Amino acid sequence: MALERTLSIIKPDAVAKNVVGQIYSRFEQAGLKVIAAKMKQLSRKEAEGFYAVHKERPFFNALVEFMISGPVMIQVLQGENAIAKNRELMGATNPKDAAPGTIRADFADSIDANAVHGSDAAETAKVEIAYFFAETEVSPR
Ligand code: RTP
Ligand code: MG
Repeated sequence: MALERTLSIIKPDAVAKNVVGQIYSRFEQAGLKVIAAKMKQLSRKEAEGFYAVHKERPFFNALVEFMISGPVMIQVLQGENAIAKNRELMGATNPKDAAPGTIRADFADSIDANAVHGSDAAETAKVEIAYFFAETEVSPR
């Protein structure tokens, strides 16, 4: 088992539903520590840059529009196998396919408004954390 860090974003739909605390509880109950956090209204440029890997995909414009539709809560989670553990807590991309008890099954409305983002691999976690946080903003705890 490896102590890992991953980037999590609570998307505009879940922030608007006022379930940030409920989602944080799930991280904590799974043994993931929040070691950095900020609420932010993303600019179009920031959202496009963050999801640049998807820029040729048909859903790219809708995804960017959605991500800038309201503030998001961005956090670094740390724990054993944090990347896979967070993906497990999140559930499948489309809430219709998400297992019962996952964040997306319980709080997401659609494949577009799907409540949370989580890094999908060690390399992307590193890049995504650096995209939003300076090293000095990440608690060493
Ligand atoms: P995320 O990056 O947000 O954590 O989600 P993910 O890994 O589960 O899904 P990914 O394939 O990386 O897609 C990023 C986001 O784009 C939207 N999407 N829409 N309409 C579609 O077919 C479609 N496919 C993906 C979703 O909102 C997804 O979270
Ligand atoms: Mg993804």
